[in-house]
Amino acid sequence: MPENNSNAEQLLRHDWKAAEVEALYSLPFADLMYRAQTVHREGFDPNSVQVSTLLSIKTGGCAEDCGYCPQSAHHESAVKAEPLMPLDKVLESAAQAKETGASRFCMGAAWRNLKDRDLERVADMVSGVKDMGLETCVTLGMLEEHQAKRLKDAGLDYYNHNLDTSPEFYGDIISTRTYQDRLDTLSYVRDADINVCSGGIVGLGESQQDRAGLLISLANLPTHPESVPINLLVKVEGTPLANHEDIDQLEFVRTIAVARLMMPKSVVRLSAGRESMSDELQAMCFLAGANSIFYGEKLLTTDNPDTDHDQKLFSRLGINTEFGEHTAPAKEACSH
Ligand code: SAM
Ligand code: DTB
Ligand code: SF4
Repeated sequence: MPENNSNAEQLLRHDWKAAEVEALYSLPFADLMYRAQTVHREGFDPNSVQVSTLLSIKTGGCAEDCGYCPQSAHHESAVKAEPLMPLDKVLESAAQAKETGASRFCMGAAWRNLKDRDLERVADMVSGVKDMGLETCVTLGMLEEHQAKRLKDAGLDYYNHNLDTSPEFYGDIISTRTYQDRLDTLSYVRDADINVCSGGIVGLGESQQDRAGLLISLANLPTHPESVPINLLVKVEGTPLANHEDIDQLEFVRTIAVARLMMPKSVVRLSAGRESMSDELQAMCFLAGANSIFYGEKLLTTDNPDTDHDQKLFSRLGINTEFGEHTAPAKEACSH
């Protein structure tokens, strides 16, 4: 591990080894937080947080068997399958998100993969949202190369596709698509020059080695994802993971801090799971280097904190949401 952490540039590495990431996890908490906050301040305004609003444009009935997900047709959750939302409803929702202060609008579909028959409808949604002056993001499952290019042409800024966990633990959670399938989609997104949003979930019953393994898979990609969502499992009744034991909250904070250290220029999103977190835990996550959240009363199908509550929290913490050119990460100059 490099001794000198004072220069974020030096830390743009793509060759992380398990032992050194596990050593970061094992640092005394204050040392880890100090290092993460130092690197964070070199790359970003520490008082600025980016806000994205999510909308489920196609809910439920998904063919995949992801053990955490209420939208999988393999589980008996309360989520009912619905068809793809009409364009006008999506734009209405985006306008509302903009009004409430979101800078990015993320549209999620409970699909295993995007079908060509839906491509143009989704492309119209992307163009419509982009024309409102919002950044655009979609998460639609696996993509093919030509689909990624079409979405880029429509004005897509970010594609979200998570690795979810380590390659070793992955098979315990999902059996219907492989880790390599996910990596392939990420490479089509990268090749189409769309910003990559990829992260994972903490609290699936994985070990600390698996958490380190997830971060290694992300950081050792040829280019770091521009956006790294770290989700805390939202336990939903009817899913196989509904009754899982809670993870130690400080271990969650450590995961944010280690992600910050390994991917110093990426925006790390304190993603799903905030509804079950105290304000103090969220504050600790921002100190550890998280600088993005989902903003709005719903994630895809589950609850998120009220916008009023988030605004009060930001005000108490002196956090602004003017996350713009001056705070956004610079593109990696070269990948190695
Ligand atoms: N179907 C697409 C896919 O899986 O790529 C897009 C939507 S899917 C709901 C997006 C991500 O949400 C998943 O990869 C997972 O990381 C996260 N997610 C789903 N259910 C979750 C839960 N109960 N708790 C935390 N994160 C969850
Ligand atoms: C991500 O990493 N988390 C978001 C977003 N990307 C699409 C989704 C969280 C979903 C939580 C469960 C639900 O609301 O259905
Ligand atoms: Fe389907 Fe995505 Fe849920 Fe997996 S996470 S079941 S792919 S909606």
